[in-house]
Amino acid sequence: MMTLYGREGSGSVVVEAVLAECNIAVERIEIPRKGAAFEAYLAVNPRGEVPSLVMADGSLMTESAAMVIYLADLYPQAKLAPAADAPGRAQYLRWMLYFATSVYQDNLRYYYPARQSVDPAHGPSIKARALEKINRDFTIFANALGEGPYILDEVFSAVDIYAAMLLSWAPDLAAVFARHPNIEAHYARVVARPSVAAVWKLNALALA
Ligand SMILES: N[C@@H](CCC(=O)N[C@@H](CS)C(=O)NCC(=O)O)C(=O)O
Repeated sequence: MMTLYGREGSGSVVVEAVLAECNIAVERIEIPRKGAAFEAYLAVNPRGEVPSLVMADGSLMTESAAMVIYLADLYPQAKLAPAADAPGRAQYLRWMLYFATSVYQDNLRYYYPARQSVDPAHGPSIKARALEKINRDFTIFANALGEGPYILDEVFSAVDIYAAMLLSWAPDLAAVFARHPNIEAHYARVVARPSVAAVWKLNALALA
């Protein structure tokens, strides 16, 4: 049995959804933002971030993209990733890292502006710039997605779930959908998958 340390609606969502798609049972432990349980969690992940995943053999993983890539490869029957020698593999890794490093980090700057400067007066300006970057991130994504239906064209993969998670965090999801109808259609397609929809509901994320 694996253990997933997470928080409702957070970066643990994509890992939870990938585990659900793979039909893998997991114990899900909710980590609060502060208090004794959070302090105890620092022994698991010294950065205090979620997700963290304890594997069946007791070893620990941090970094959501690493978990997603690992799990999708470990359970190929779920068909969540092109094999290492398959044509879509390079694009799969490219977009996985794009969402996990570029888009995720722009979101963290938007939601935690105080961490970017010792001067609280800088907060609004950091947030405004982060929002510009998030909007640009989604424009880049929309242009690459085209009519899809998925990021890897006809092939659904875990990177589509990663993208949907980041979209669900958009400060104004309706505005992103209005600017990019192809992203709206992609999001709807991904969250309509029964396993993904169940995890979205558990995490109180938007289903459309
Ligand atoms: N690079 C990490 C980022 C994890 C991360 O920043 N998680 C956020 C939740 S979405 C978090 O725990 N934030 C709380 C905090 O930093 O205090 C990953 O992809 O797993």
